[in-house]
Order: sequence, then structure tokens, then C-alpha cells
Amino acid sequence: MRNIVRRAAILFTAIATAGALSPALAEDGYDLWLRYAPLEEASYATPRHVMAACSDPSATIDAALDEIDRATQSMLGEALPRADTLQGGTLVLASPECSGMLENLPLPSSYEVGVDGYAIKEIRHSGRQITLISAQSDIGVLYGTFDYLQRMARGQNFTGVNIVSRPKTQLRLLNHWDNLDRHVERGYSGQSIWDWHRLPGYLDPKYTDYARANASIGINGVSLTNVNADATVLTPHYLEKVAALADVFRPYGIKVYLTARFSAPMELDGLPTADPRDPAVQAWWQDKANEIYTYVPDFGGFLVKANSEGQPGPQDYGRSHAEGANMLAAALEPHGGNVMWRAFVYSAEEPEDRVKQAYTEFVPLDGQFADNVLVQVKNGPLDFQPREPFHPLFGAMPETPLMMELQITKEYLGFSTHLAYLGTLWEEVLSAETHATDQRAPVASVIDGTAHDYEITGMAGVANIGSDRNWSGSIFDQANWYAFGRMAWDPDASAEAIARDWAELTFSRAPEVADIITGLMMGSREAVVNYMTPLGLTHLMGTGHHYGPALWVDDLGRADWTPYYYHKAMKDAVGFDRTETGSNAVDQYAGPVAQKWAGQDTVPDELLLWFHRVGWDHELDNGNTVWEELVRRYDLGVSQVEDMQTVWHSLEHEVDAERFEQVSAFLAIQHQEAIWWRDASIAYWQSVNGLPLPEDVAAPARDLDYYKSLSFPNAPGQGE
Ligand code: BDP
Repeated sequence: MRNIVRRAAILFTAIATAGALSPALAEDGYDLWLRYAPLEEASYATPRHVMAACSDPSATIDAALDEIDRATQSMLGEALPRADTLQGGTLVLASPECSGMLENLPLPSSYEVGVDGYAIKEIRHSGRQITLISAQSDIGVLYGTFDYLQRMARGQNFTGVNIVSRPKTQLRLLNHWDNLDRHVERGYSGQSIWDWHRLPGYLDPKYTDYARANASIGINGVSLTNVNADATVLTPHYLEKVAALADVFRPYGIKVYLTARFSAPMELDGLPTADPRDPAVQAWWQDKANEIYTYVPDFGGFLVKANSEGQPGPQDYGRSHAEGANMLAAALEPHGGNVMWRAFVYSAEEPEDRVKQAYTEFVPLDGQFADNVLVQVKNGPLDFQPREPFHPLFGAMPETPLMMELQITKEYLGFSTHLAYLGTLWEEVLSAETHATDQRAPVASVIDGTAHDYEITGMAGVANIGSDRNWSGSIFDQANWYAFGRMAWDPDASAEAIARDWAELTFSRAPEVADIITGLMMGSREAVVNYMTPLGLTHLMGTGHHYGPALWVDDLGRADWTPYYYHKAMKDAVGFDRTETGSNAVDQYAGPVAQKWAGQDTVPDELLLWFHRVGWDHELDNGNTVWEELVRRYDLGVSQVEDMQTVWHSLEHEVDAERFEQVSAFLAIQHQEAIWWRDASIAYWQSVNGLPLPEDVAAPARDLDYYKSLSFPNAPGQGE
């Protein structure tokens, strides 16, 4: 971070000495990373014409051609002319579906690109130099087109280009937690973009732009409704609306999915039970699936939250998750649909340790799920915290395809105002070694199916999209949507490379600007961890809305909803003992991982208080006591935000005023709230441990009672 501050200072001086630069045009963020900013020079083998290798292009090829028009118009000043015959310098789109116009084009094999990957190559064909975007399907061509245009927007030189890209997962989904009344659970960017009331009559053009944005990063599925589901969406009145959205998304390769409320047969048709073993219930779901497919012939399937946080499920009838999932799977199977059954469960009775529950409930079911079921597992065992270890289910269910669920919306990382790039959080989890097989087996290899030879694979991200003009509530939150798509396509992708691509597309391809923005993003999540939950602390947020610090709360409906449950701070010690002497949750990990994390001296400091209960005077490797280090990290978090502000301000003349001002204002909010977190946390810990602050450390601005007295009944995004 210091480095970036230095680089930013240099840039600032350079700009000041160069005199005033022309102010960038005002932008409101609507165009996302698809701004296609004008290119100053066109020295990179820019094509002169475009042509699809088919006389009767599909809607998907049309979408690709439209995108090329739009992008080249914007970047080059005029849209590439369409060619009818092959000429030198033509950009050609081709697939087995889009063929017939040109003989013998060298299409990539399905071994190279799978069903929806692509190749972008400069080749000689019939004596002419052309650039060929080709695939095994039209969707692959569309993905290749988006990649090509984004590379052009980043100023890439295409001479001799030879790119082959193949997604490593099959199902790449956004999960919207959107209610039918347009409230978005954990949404911080306005209302739901699905305007159910005006659908199907009015198709907001935004739906098409949403589909374009998703296709541009390879997302191929959208679950439209909240996991805390409303059965109403399964009624004909709503299915018509769902079908209208599916029609808009189809050319972009996006399937729709719905959340299925397990008790729907009772709620919609008065069945006396929703027991998955009851033939009438099974028949109800079969009929319902058949009906849905009459509206949406390529319907993707159901996403289900069952027996979790009060949602109905098979356990209400003494049946297992597998029995519940398999009943829905059987209804979808004739149509080719899938069930995504969530593993975010914790029992109604209070367990000894909530983070153990999913593993305890699901591992015994390994091998019992139908072939078209995926179990969808959050990245960590608790709940999308700023830092958690990876979920112990990854690597522990070799017979059951596991999808990873990430949270793009920042429920626990500062809503839409805190700048926190989540690419680094996801990379940390995906690259974590599970030791699930004898080979190297990072979590990514479980997700892409290679560790256990899964036949279906996928990744889901809880969307951060709403009706705000900039889609995600803040400009930098768009990067999290973008990074999710890129990592779902390639779970081994580098968070830094993704951040750089996004920064170039979203702000500027000038290397010094992109460098600075990338640096800002790369350190941002750790700053949040430092001022909110350092050293493996977790779940310290305000009750219900999860806004701001509430470390002191210890008396809610159930203990495992309270912050106190997670830190258990007392005069002599702090932290949750998850070793043998405590809940032994650490034992759910494979041997080498468990061993490392079970030792107070071998666990990384970042996870210390997640796995261990230690004295405040416990000494860390750097010589600090836990208390000294906690305080140091809070201060570090605050100063990291200050650095982010300095860095951002250095870009004032490089970024258009509208986006510059919004980011500046949000960083100021983040700074205030980082101080709030620091002060409230320190005030609380001191009330428990009675320890003095290390020398030269500022005391909290207010007393603990003040922080406790704050209340935010209208904080956005609240749950049910
Ligand atoms: C928690 C959210 C809650 C969700 C739940 C879930 O606070 O709103 O319903 O996760 O994933 O993080 O089901």
C-alpha cells in the first residue's frame, strides 16, 4: 500500500507539471466495464470489416455483431462495416451452428474449447489475413467476441493473436436475493431490477444490458428470486413474467432458475403435506416442473434453501436433504434441469458450534444425491465474513458435485460504501490446499471437478445488482460482479490480473492509472478485515442488518446469532476454541490442514481467534501480545483507508468528475466507519480485559455506552 501511495504521489506531480489535462467526460457508471472508451491510436491490427460465417445468423450471433457495432463505433469512431465476402483484415465469426458462408474454416475442437469456450486467432485463409473468433457453439462465439472487444478496449495488440479459452466450470450463476415486492435481501443498490409488476408487458432495456454484462464475463445462469423463497413465483401469473425475462436472456446464453419453496404444494394447492415421500407431493412437483417448461423450455432448475433459518424442508417430515433434493431432481430430470441444494444449514436446536453443522449433516449423505443435484456450499463454514477459513465440505464429498457460493453483495464488508475488492478474498479460498487427495488439491480443483471427477460443476455469486443507475451501488462494487464472472470461468484466475483488467476497462488503460487502481483494490479487503475483524475474529456486526460494530451483544433469540458467541471475551482470554479441548471443528479438515490450524504456534495469525482461545498476553511471532496486535491492526485498518483516500485523490484529473466525486465521498464514509469500528471495538475489549492501550495509541473518541446506544432500524438490505 505504501508503494502505491508513493506511485500515486509521483503521478500527481507528473500531472501537475504537465499542466491541465482535458477533463474526462462525465460518466455515471451505467456502462460498467463495457464503456469501450475511444482508442487514441489504432496500431494493433484493427480489423477493417466484420463477417459472420453464416447467412442466417442466430439471435446469439446477431448479439455478437451488435456488440461489435456498438464497441467499434465507440472505440474507433465508426462501426466496422459488414463484409459479404472475405477480404483481408476481416474479423470472422464462426461455429458449427454459424457456418456455410466460408469453406474450410479451422474451427477449434471440442477438446480445446468444450461446449462454450472459444478461440481467437489471426490466420491466413484463402490467401487473406483474417482474425477468426470461433467456437463449438454460437454462445462460445459470443464469449469470444466479448473477450476480443475487451482486449481491444484495453489496447491489446492483436498481431499474431492466438487465444484459446475454455471455462473450467459449467454452471456460472448469479443468485439474486430479490423478493417479488422488489425488496432485495442484503441489497445495497436500490430495488430489485426485476420490475415484476410491469412484466411481461414492459421489458426494461436494462434487462438486455444486464444480459450483455453477464455474457461478457461468461455468466450463464440467473436465479431470479430470494433463497428465502416465496412460492408465488411458481404460479402461472408469475411464470409468464419469468418467461419474458428468459426470452430476453436466451440469446446471451443465460438460463433462468427459480428458488423453490419446499412447502409450495401446501401453500399453492392446499396439499396436506410437503413430505418428499408422499406420491401426491412428488406428482405435484412433477406437474409443476412440466408446467414451468411450457413457459421456459430451457429452464435451468431450482435453487433451494431448506431447513435453514426457518425455511421449510424435508427434515420437517423426518427426511434427509438428499431425499428432498432428489424429489425435485426427479421432476426436473426429464427436462434436463438441475437442483442446487444449499448446504447453508444450521439446526433449529442450538448446536455446540454452528460452523460444524453443514459438514455434520451433509458428509453422511455423500453419494446419495441424484445425478442432477449439486450441493451449493458457501466459501466458508460460517457466513460470508470478511475472513473465514475455507468450508470443510470442500474436499469431503467426493461423490457429490459441490458448487461454491460466494457473496458479491457486501453484507458483511461495509455494504456499498466501503471499497473492498473481493477478488482477493475469493482467491484466498480457491487457492487453499484441501489435502483431499494425494495430489495437490486446492479448493479450486474441487470446484472445477478435477479433484473428484465431478460430472457437473458450478459457481454461484449472490448478486449485488439493483435499480441504481450504476447497478451495484458503487463503481468499485462493479469490480466484484466482474471478478465473480471471471473466477467462475476460471477458479484459478489471479485476483490481481482481474483487478487490472477491470481497472483498465472501467477507468483508464494508461498503465500508471491502472497500476494505482489495481494496487488500491488489492489491499482493500485486508483493510476491512483489519478494522472490523482482525486476527480471526468474526461475526461482530450489528444485529439483523449487520451494519456497524456490536461486539457486546450477547442476548439474542439464539446464542449463535450473537457476536459474544463468536469471541467469548473475558478478563483473561478471547477467541473460540475449535481444537480438541473445545468444539474440535478443526478436525473436519484433512489431516495436514487440521494439524496446522490446531496448533497455536502453527495457525496463521489471521485465523488465530477463529480456532483458538488464548490469553490477551499470548505472544505472537512478531513479539506483540494478542492485545497489542489487535489494537495495532485496528489502527492499521484505519490508516489503510487513509492511504486509499490519498491514492484516490491523486487520480482526480484522470477520472471523470461524477465517478471521482462518488468514490471520494464513499471513501470518506468508509474512513469514518473504520474509525467507528476501531473505537467501538477497543472500547468494548477494554471494558472486558481492563488493559491499558499501548503507548502512543489514541483512546476511543467516545465511551462504550455511546457506541452501544447507536441504533439503525432502517439500515438497508434487512432480511425477512
Ligand atoms: C445470511 C444472510 C441472510 C440469508 C442467509 C442465507 O444474512 O439474509 O438469508 O445468509 O444465505 O448471510 O440463506
